[in-house]
Amino acid sequence: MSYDGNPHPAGSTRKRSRTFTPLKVSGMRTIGSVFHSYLSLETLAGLMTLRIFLSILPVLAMVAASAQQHPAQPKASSRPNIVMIAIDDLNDWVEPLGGHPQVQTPAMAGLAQRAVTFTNAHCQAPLCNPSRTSLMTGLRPGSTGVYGLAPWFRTLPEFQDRVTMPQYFHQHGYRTLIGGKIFHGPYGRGKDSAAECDVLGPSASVGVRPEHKIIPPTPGGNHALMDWGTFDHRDEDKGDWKVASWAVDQLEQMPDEKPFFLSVGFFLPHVPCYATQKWFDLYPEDSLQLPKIVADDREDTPLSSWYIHWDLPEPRTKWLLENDQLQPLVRAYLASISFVDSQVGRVLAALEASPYADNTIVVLWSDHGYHLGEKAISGKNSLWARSTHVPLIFAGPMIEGDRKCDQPAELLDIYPTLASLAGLPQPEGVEGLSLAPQIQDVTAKRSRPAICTHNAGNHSICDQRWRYIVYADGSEELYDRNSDPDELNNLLSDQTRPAELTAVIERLRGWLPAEDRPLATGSAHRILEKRADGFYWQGKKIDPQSPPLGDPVMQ
Ligand SMILES: [Ca+2]
Ligand SMILES: [Ca+2]
Repeated sequence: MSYDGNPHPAGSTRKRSRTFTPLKVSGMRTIGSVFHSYLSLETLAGLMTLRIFLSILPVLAMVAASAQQHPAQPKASSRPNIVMIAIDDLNDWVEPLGGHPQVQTPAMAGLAQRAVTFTNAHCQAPLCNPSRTSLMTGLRPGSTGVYGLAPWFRTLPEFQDRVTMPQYFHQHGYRTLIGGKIFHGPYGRGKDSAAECDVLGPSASVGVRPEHKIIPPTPGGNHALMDWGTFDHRDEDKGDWKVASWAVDQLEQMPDEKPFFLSVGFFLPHVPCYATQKWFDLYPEDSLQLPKIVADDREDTPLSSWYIHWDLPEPRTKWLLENDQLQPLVRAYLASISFVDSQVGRVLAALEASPYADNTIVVLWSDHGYHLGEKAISGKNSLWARSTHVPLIFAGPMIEGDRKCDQPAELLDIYPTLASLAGLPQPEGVEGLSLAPQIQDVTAKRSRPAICTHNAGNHSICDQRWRYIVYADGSEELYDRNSDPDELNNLLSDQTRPAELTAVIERLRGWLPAEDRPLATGSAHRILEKRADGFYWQGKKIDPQSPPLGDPVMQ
């Protein structure tokens, strides 16, 4: 295939880290001791297995934290660097997760070869702003009241000084860089940017666009972003190409005095799904496989399952089918994924060729998933796997590669996990759990299920087997993902609880978030509110008998 971003170019010569010489240890790629400057642990690590080394990490972390309080500070540059790659609206259609049998993502597959891939990772909100706010602040949506595309959490007095993940690393001597889409939209840019990071790169953008929309006018206002297809343009003219080029430049020019935390956020496969023809050529029309779509799948989901995506610019499946747009959307989404994968590859290739190749943790995630016709919708804003299931991949000097962990994981865990992997004290008041135990041993139990929230009171709780959903009106769904991985058969559809499931439901309900804050001041866009006289979507009372997008009349 045509591929711009080979992460391991033939004949490339990797330069070694300037900060230390990694040791080869049995079963590991390399060990780069995160505590190297404190205790000269490279030698120690060289004598241990990875398991033993990592088993004493908590002790070492305490020693490290203690050492920080003493005048003899370690050289900050001995800490591992971090490259965080964020992708927008990317569901599990990537090779490491196998969500679509035909998807081609060689860069992500190459990363997974030297990484731990979390195969059961879920976002905390199925929408850009609340998901990213949660990930970056370490707080669940119900703890901030940020559920919609607005507000920017810094406008809320209580969270004005909240220490985000980049700020935490900045406080610990890191140079922090943000390019592309990390926070949603313009948030964290303009006058805010100096507080959020040391170096601000280009914002995310679509880049070059066709003169007119490619697809027919879409319901709900024919939103400008609701478009997909190919037209005559160059990869180099796309917004994600420019963001990747910026990241490559940063890696080539990075000052050496501090460790760095480089955040790179890609926009595709967010709509509009435009890509050049060569990416469409990877997915010939005549052999394209479409997702499983069951016509009556929503007959066993409660009315309130519609409320959480009541009126959206994303077309329903009915419109896609009536306008022959399901296949074009699937093809454009796949093409966009392969293009963005190639840009991930460019960044990883630059890292591999840099002096930091052996002393950098890489984490890759998407902010939430995407429906392509399943359960009667396209887009996000649901509490099923298609919306919540996301890629989450960690690679790094102390991480043994080519392993998968099926423990439930949350994007909220990234903040404390990166702190662990960098040998920093655990940040205070974050609601995630460090995944370092699972990165060490992929069979290690994570003590919690993964929880996703979409507007106050609507939650999904997902463990290794079950997905339990409860909506703000109390209606429920339960899926046995072992026997029903597509979540087609709601076991609670008749409002009776099979006796044998009572214990399962009660156990999962025990994990419902403690807080369900009402909408934060300034909330807007894709917000649902329960009031005394009914539910309101974006301030307008919902009439179940008048669905706005041609959905079946609600009973
Ligand atoms: Ca998104
Ligand atoms: Ca169903």
